[in-house]
Amino acid sequence: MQCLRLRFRGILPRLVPIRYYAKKTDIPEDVMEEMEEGFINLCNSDSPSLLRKYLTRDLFDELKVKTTPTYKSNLLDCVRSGMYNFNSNVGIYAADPESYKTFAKLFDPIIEEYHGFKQGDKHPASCFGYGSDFPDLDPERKFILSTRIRCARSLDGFPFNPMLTHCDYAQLQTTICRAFDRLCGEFSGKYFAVCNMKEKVKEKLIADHYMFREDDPFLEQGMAFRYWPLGRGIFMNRQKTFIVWVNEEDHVRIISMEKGGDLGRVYERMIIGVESLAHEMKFAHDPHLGHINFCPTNLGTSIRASVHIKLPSISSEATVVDVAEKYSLQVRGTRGENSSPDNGIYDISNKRRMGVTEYQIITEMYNGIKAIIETECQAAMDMERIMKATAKDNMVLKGEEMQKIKRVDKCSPKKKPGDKKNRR
Ligand code: ADP
Ligand code: DAR
Repeated sequence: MQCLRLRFRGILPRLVPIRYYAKKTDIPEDVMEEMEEGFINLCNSDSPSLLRKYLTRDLFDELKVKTTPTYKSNLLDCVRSGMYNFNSNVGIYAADPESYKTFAKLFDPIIEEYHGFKQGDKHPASCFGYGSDFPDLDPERKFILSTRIRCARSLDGFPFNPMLTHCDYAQLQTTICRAFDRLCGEFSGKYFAVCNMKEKVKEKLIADHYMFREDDPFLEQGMAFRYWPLGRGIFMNRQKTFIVWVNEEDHVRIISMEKGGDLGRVYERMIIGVESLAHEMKFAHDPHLGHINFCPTNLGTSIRASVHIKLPSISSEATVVDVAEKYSLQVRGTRGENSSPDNGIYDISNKRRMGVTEYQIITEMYNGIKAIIETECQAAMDMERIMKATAKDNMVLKGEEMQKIKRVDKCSPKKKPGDKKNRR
């Protein structure tokens, strides 16, 4: 029985030789061997990833011989990151838009667990609403240092990182930059290709949170750094409040950001920016999944709306996470994903991106951040009350001590004025 269970979890290698499967498909034998070894290592690991949770031996055997119709992506092209990074949370990327259908039996349960979006659900049509519906979250600038909203877009007719060719990266950059040339007013700005960027300039832009980092091991094993830095770059308007990343994790990451907590203004800028670029490029979109992108966490609206916020009175990061999760919010560190909070600055954002409209996500995030600020204020009042009570207790204690000292004095012999023997 134990042997059967081990085989079921994929811990024992398949009894059928690899070459039998290799013949059933146009996947090379060495790829099949790498996949088999990676699968067994993953099963034997303690990875918390959704990939390990849902990729059973039977599902693995069913999917490992499949390839997508247009780009011939195979299962390894999608799961390589999770097979080599056991500390992944999700562990899978789509090698191309068709991967979500060809490997749906694996993607669907992962999408459901991450987004709460069931296989039969349909992502709603875009509905941005109006930025003016969201007043400043922190008009006195007591807590929120800055607000940022980003969304991912992929150009129709192109695969994702593992299948993009040298020419694809160059062509994507040319097409996207042509759209930048048509931006006007507040949105006009300049494109900076990574290959022309001085190291110091790049480091400063990363330190100031404008530019993407180049050290994500999950993306590296997800084949997102091939031909780097060809076709990679960043567009910024003059005020650095409208930014577009080109060919980092996604073909396009559209970002609106500014100091302070004026979510409505950041959102209004995001809406105009996205709609302006959508006029110039056809984005990949699926009636069921919404906007299609490289990572399954960025489907649907692909919106992440975040604040950099200081919460000095909320005692610990664990409490911040508890409160955030109550409002379906996610806590990241000051430098974004997989980083920790520097000087108590948290990155708090919506977690859900699918099955709801853009407007609903921003509303959920707005209400969640307001609640977190209220929790912070309550914690500050509690702390003040405790400090006042302690100070009062100390005063009472001091008073009682003074009384005691006075009582002791009363019992000691009286000193008469001019009495020499007591003078110093
Ligand atoms: P993404 O948001 O694109 O998924 P990350 O979480 O890695 O990726 O964040 C990318 C960069 O954006 C990081 O430098 C992060 O510090 C910065 N960032 C995220 N939210 C804010 C914010 N509200 N204000 C300023 N910078 C932010
Ligand atoms: N770290 C990877 C990806 C999670 C989602 N983040 C993205 N797409 N940047 C993981 O599997 O945990």
